[in-house]
Amino acid sequence: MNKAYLGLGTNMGNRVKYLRDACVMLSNHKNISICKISKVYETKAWGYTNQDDFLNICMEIDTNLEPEELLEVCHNIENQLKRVRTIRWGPRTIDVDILFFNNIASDDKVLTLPHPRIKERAFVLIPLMDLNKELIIDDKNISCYLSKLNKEEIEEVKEINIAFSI
Ligand code: X6L
Ligand code: MG
Ligand code: MG
Repeated sequence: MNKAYLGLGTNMGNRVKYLRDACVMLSNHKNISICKISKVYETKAWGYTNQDDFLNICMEIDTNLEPEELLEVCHNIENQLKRVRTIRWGPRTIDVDILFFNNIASDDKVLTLPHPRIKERAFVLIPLMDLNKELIIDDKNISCYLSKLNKEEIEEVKEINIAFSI
C-alpha cells in the first residue's frame, strides 16, 4: 500500500461543492481510501493575484495505484469538474495536486515529487500540518518552512467540514 498527500484548491462558483465533489470522487475510487482530511482554509490567491480567494484543503490517502495512475485520476476529476485552463495560475473550479507519494523524490517533468513549490506556500503547509505535524520535507520538519512564511492571508473556515459530508 502507498501513502500519498494531495492538495486541493478551488476559487470559482460553488467552491464548497467542488471540494466535496472531488472528495466524493476520490473516496468512491476502488483503489483509493481517504485516511484524513484537513480543515478548510480560505486563502488569498498567489501567483496571479487578481482573482477571487481560494478554498484549500489537504488530504492523506492510501492507494495501490502507481504515481502516474494517481495523477491520471486527479486530472480526470479536474476534467469532470469542468476545469478549463486559460490563464496560467488563473481561476479554477478545482485543482488536485499530488504533494507527496511515499518518500519518492523525482524531478520527472510530468510529475515532480515532492510537489516542487510546497515549501513556499502557506496555503499548502498549513492544511498539511493538520494531517501530520512530523512531516519531513528535504530533511527538515514542515514547521521550519512554515515559520518563515506570512500566515495572515490564510483563514480557517470553521463552518465547513468536508470529511463529515462524505
Ligand atoms: C512569484 C511567482 C510568486 C509565482 C509566486 C505561486 C505561482 C503559487 C503559482 C508565484 C506562484 C502558484 C492556488 C493559488 C494558485 C491555490 C491560493 C500556484 C499555482 N493555486 N493561490 N494560486 N491557493 N491561495 O490553490 O500555486 S496558481
Ligand atoms: Mg495542479
Ligand atoms: Mg496547485
